[in-house]
Amino acid sequence: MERPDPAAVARLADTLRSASNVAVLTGAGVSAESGLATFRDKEEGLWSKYDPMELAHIDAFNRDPELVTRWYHWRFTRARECEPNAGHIALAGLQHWFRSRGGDLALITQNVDGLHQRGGAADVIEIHGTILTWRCLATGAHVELDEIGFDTFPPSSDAGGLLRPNVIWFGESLPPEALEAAEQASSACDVFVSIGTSGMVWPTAGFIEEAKSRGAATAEINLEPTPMTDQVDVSLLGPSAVVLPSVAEAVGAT
Ligand code: BV8
Repeated sequence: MERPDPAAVARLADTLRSASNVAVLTGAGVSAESGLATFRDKEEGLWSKYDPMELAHIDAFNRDPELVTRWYHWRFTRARECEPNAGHIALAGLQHWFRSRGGDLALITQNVDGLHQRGGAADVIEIHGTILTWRCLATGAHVELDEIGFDTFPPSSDAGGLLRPNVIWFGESLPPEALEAAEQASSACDVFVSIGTSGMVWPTAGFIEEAKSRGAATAEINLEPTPMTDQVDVSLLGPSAVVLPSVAEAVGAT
């Protein structure tokens, strides 16, 4: 298990310790060590096997609701089979540490898997929605997944309407409350940390710019360099389930 660069870990820990309000944005990379595929990984990534416009778009759903709901149900079962990893748990620990000092760590995630919450994090801002609840297209009612039979695809609600996952598909606007909370956290934070995301999806990829323009320190944790790497103050290259516990320990949050 490769150890992250101790000097970079110390720099990020110093930056975090001198902060009150931190904003964190996570992507699929944070759930990779729990066994969930990322999107853009050339071999194993979901988009290397499936065309996002064929599955993560309202037109795709209208064209073939069976295909799309089968795929999201499969992703749901995968997420359920997985456990939060040490990265999810360390982030929840850091959030608790900041809150116990009257500060805060706002956790914005692009992930729809619910693993941050299962890892102990609170008030997670699900900027691209969640796969754990679905909604009826006829009544708009939300349905917890466990209550859906899924013996038929596409599934229907008791009201007879088609059910779709409560995720944000390409071409759809972000959830207003989550967007408001994410923008507020990005513009008010002392430090913005981007973790396990390729930063390719907008407008979410713009939050770190917002924070930087407000004078916040910025950091990135990723297995490999991204378009952001040259622009952040601290870049930590390594697997998040290894790097985050080291950072939390260096901060004194464990
Ligand atoms: C919208 C939910 C208004 C569903 C998702 C401006 C410029 C260009 C395009 C646009 C623009 N504005 C809008 C667009 C269009 C579009 C967009 O951004 N297109 C991109 C692809 C160019 N945006 C939208 O459509 C958004 N809506 O803008 O509405 C509007 C409408 C129409 C036209 C204009 C405006 C809605 C976007 C939301 C889509 N829904 N998810 C689902 O999950 O199925 S996006 C989905 O993909 C995820 O939520 C996530 O956001 C994204 C995947 O990205 P990542 O999470 O970063 O994952 P990825 O695999 O790419 O990277 C993983 C990273 O982790 C890598 O860097 C890897 O190195 C690293 N890693 C891997 N393992 C580890 C690791 N790091 C650390 N440790 C490890 N172990």
